Amino acid sequence: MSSPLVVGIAGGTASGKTTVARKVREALADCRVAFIDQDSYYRDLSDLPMAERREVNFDHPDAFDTELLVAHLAELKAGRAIQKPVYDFVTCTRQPQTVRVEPGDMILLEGILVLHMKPLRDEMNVRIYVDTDDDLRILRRLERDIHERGQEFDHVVSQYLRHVRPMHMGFVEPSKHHADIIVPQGGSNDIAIGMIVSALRARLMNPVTQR
Ligand code: UZR
Ligand code: MG
Repeated sequence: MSSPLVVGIAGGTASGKTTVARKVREALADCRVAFIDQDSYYRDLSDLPMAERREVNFDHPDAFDTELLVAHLAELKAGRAIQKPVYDFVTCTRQPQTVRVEPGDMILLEGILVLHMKPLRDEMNVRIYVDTDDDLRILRRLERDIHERGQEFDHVVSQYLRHVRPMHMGFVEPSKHHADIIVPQGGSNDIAIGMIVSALRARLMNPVTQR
């Protein structure tokens, strides 16, 4: 059996990465796709008092348990299932339960820094960067953090200025240079997503010659 096709989807916060990944998975529903979101691999912050957890820089590469993510990618590539961690954004902790992810013909890795991290990037066959204008991303981020993650406006703004924006400029945006494909306008770009799906399907059908 040939090794699975590894596809990475990176991009700034609220760029539409999760939507692009979801649409790709839906279009390839007949294929076995193992999905890994980098957000699930945030480090557990139980050791820190609650007030300090809010101050952590979640946009820096060190916020992630990349060793575990790399190990899980190797397991999936070897054809073995993994137990993916479950991260709770409200308490900033890893939950006791895990989610079993079966190996697949394709492994889809999604997250702000998956293209920045060399051990992940080096394993990818296809590297995608979702490129959405900063004004649209901050609007979406505000909406999501306030309505879905229960944050206050002032906190979202200060976090954006202190951590999100500088880390985007320092790590996320430069990782675009490693991309094979750049998707403008994020999750609403059905033409780009359709072309990506066709290309992935062709590679999945003909793994030996196309990879
Ligand atoms: P996406 N994040 C939190 O807000 N709280 C956490 O406990 C862990 C992560 C945010 C993180 C980053 N930043 O910008 C975002 N902050 O999750 C990445 N501040 O997720 O790619 O879905 O935007
Ligand atoms: Mg997301």
